[in-house]
Amino acid sequence: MYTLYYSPGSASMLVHLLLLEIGAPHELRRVDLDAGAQRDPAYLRLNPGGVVPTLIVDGAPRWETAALALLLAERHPEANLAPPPGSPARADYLQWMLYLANSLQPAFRWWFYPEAEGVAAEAVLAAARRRIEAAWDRLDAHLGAAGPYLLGAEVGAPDLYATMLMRWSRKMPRPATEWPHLAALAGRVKARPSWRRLYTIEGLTEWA
Ligand SMILES: N[C@@H](CCC(=O)N[C@@H](CS)C(=O)NCC(=O)O)C(=O)O
Repeated sequence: MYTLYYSPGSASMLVHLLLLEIGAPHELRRVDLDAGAQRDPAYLRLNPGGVVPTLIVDGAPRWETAALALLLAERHPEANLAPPPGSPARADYLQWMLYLANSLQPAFRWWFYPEAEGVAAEAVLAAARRRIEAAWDRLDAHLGAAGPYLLGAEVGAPDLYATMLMRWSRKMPRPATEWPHLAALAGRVKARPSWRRLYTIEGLTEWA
């Protein structure tokens, strides 16, 4: 049994999606980010960064979205969300997971929390937008050449991750769906039962 500390539509969405895809028993605990519940001392003991997600795994609190995704895919190989270690596609899988985690997701933190960087918010927003759109260029080109999924013919954890990040761009000047191959990928992931169930459970409506 896993316990996921989450906030609707936030980075916890990837972990929630993976739990649903896997069919792993789990409990959800909502963290009210607007009320600052992520900074409660009790929550900080689970997640010292004061962010979601936190996943309780075998009784221990674990954090960092990408690490949790890698961990879940590894613990549940039968779900086929990641190529097995040693397989030719494994390197592609690790590359895309780490690219999304290192290059794209942090730029969204700049976009959503520009004042946190301590420099002019406009400069942070402009840099975030450049970084995010450059990532869409790269991902779209890859999907055009080797899609329809990031690892080729089969859906995997990187596609769920990329689609969560695409959703975050929905109110940006150029949302990810302006890139045709990314729009097609989003359509495929959004048609999955896990996506639809997550929307119902988390009470999401936008970008359904
Ligand atoms: N690197 C962390 C970042 C997580 C993160 O930025 N979570 C946001 C929601 S998407 C959050 O909890 N924000 C609340 C805050 O910063 O106060 C991860 O991937 O788990």
